[in-house]
Amino acid sequence: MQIFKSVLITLLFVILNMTTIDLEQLKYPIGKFDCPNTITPEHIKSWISILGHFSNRLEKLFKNLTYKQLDTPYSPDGWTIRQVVHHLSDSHQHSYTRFKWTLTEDKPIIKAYEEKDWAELPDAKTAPIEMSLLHLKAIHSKLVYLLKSLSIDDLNKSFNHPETNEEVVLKYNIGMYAWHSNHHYAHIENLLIRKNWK
Ligand code: NI
Repeated sequence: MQIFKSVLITLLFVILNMTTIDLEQLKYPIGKFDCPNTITPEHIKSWISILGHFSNRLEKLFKNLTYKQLDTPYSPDGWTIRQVVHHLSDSHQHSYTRFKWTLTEDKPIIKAYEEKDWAELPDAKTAPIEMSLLHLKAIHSKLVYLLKSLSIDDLNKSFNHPETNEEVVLKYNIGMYAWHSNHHYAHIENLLIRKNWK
């Protein structure tokens, strides 16, 4: 009886653990941003390249999706594809502005925003994704153009985040947004693969 009990407990533990891992995998399909200790020019070049190709890669994912399919969440408590695309547009617009503030002011304190609440606004929930794809195309073209022209001094400039009190260096932020692009791309791509829509 005792053995039966301990086998049952182990089994329950394994199942619970698997569920946690699966949910974590759904939430962070490429893991969290793991910034190298030393950021080299090669890192920056490859991050800028990711940002440069992102909107076209994203657009290709949606080629054959219906309006209804776009309203499918990528995880049980996750955003729909539509919300993810509008979130990317909102988030990367903030990022673009933060780069510009930092390049023109001395360690500015940036303005945080409630991304979860933004994703619940009517446009994020129902608007055609083409609007945000066009926006992302424009923002990324402008951002990439700007980033390519930055000097080492510029890349080492920083802003302060009011919520975390952290000082964020621009070269780190380039990597962060390249990761953020791939992170949400993977949410959508993995969903399409699971649903056999790709
Ligand atoms: Ni995000």
